[in-house]
Amino acid sequence: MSERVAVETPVLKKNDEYAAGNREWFASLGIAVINIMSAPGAGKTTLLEKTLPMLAGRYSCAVIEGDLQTDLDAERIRRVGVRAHQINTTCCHLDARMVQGAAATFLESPPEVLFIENIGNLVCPASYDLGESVKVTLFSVVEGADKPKKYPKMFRMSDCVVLNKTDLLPYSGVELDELLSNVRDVSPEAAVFTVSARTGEGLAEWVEWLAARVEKVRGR
Ligand SMILES: Nc1nc2c(ncn2[C@@H]2O[C@H](COP(=O)(O)OP(=O)(O)OP(=O)(O)O)[C@@H](O)[C@H]2O)c(=O)[nH]1
Ligand SMILES: [Mg+2]
Repeated sequence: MSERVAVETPVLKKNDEYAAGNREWFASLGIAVINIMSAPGAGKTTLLEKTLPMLAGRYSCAVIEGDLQTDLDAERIRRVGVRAHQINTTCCHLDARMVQGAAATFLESPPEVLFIENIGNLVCPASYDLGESVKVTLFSVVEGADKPKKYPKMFRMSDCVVLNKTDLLPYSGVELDELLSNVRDVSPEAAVFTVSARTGEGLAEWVEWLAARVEKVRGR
């Protein structure tokens, strides 16, 4: 264990330096950066496919996609008419240096809002500051009501928790009240939304909250 700390500490310190640089850089360009984190398959790309058209005409957007392999998610984003850059990495998380390189690809015409879809993983992405303005944890209700308590870090550090796939609640055996109470225990300050990215239920409230945060970040 002591060996692990010795290796991780300098890695995280270096990452924090890159993240601080990113934060300054994004602020100087007026870019609001939204880091979306979740376990694999919770619905990050689907949420983006639905959210981006709702922001069209209001903000210019771009998306950085993180996956171990394929550019399938970037292709899905491009199909809704939004620029996307795919990162493939063997890591279980994105780090600030990767984000710096990916964000640079949009700089000919900097977006007002840059979304980052992190690698599907409910643990590691929580440890890596990317220089983002807003952290979002997306959680699929079918993963179970106990998970916020078992994997608290990501929930605790997020500005917003989006509970997705509410259309599956009747088949899941999960009590929404119990899940909400566990989210509240772990993350009392976060904004919490219950949505179905599939049916569209709850998305208007999430998008309004997001737009208000973007305005705040961009100083309006
Ligand atoms: N029933 C239902 N299915 C959903 C919902 N949102 C996403 N899905 C489905 O869940 C599966 C995974 O969705 P993705 O959007 O690919 O999830 P992801 O988090 O981007 O996955 P990774 O990038 O691989 O981590 C797909 O089959 C989606 O159609 C929802 O609200 N309800
Ligand atoms: Mg995805």
